[in-house]
Amino acid sequence: ATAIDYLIIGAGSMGLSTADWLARHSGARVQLLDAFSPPHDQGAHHGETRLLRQAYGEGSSYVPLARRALELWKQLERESGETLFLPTGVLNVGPPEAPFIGQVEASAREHGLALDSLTGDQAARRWPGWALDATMHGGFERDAGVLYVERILKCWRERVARSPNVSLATGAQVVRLEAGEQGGWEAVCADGRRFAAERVLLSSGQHLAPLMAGLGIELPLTRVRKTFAWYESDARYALGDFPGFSLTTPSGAIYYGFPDIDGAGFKIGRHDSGQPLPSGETMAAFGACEDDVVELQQVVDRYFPGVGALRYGAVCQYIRTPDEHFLIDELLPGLLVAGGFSGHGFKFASALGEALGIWLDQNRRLPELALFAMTRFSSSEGHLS
Ligand code: PYC
Repeated sequence: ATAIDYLIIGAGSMGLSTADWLARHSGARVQLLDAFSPPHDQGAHHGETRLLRQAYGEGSSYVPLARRALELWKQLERESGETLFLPTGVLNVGPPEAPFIGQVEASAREHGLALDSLTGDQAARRWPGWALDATMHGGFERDAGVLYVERILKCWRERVARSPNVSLATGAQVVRLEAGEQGGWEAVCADGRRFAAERVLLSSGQHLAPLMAGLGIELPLTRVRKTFAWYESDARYALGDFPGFSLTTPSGAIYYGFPDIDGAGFKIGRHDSGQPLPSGETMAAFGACEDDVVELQQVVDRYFPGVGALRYGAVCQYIRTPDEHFLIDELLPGLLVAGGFSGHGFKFASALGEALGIWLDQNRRLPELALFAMTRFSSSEGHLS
């Protein structure tokens, strides 16, 4: 068998991005494993689009990573010749006292990001697709936009396929990790295949917690079912006339959404809440839960006067940590985990691929990743600001 330096378990956003970085910056031999064949809809990279925000409502500590991510997305675009990022701008709107809205402003202030601050009235005049109370506050970030998620995954997959140092095994569902007899790690697949390497990145979403539990480490991760949907929409929601957005409602619910891109229609999803789901359990299709249609429709009716009938809904999963910040750490010697992205990780995948590649290859954790250490769950340190 070919000797492997690094094993990457889970070839989704983080796994493929890391493999792509290693293919271009290291001579190491990399084996990627995925239970399916990416891009697919069994992980966290389907649904066509994701937001890229830099004035970060989840904490200003993320801003340097978001900046680096945008540079790398643009580099990937140039190198691939594909459109991967749409500079739609992103409007973050909500009650001025909402923590997310305050943090958007603080992130922009602390890091000198361009952010237009508007009242609800001003925002509704600028984008007639919004019906907003005057009391709402908007922070519009011009240098933000939308990423084509599946197109990016395809692009990484094609790039790593051209690398002589990276192999991808699909249909490889890892059921167990074992410490190697002479150091390193061995992954055992459901079909009996075994892969051994010196260092391992575990980036397998919902499968991360069960695999670590098999090694005696309980991860504080929960899996929830989330919904999102596309709607008929009039010209007010056309690309170029309507921004990507986050919306915090007066009750504290958080929604995200997109203009009509490629004729798909206006898209919206709810970011908070969701139905808890054990790892491995199949998610019920959109519409199976009573609330699926209603919780989106109420918000559509209240805030988006030119949005009409539901076209199509879908489900996805979030793997959440208790504080909704990521979990990226070396939990055992040579065993890195990257997970718990809590529904807001994709925008960072380019920069995290670089950071994880450096960690695997040079045994060096970049300072930006200190925020995501496991120790914050067992001490009073490590709170984000
Ligand atoms: O983090 O902006 C975000 C996002 C959009 C959709 C899901 N997460």
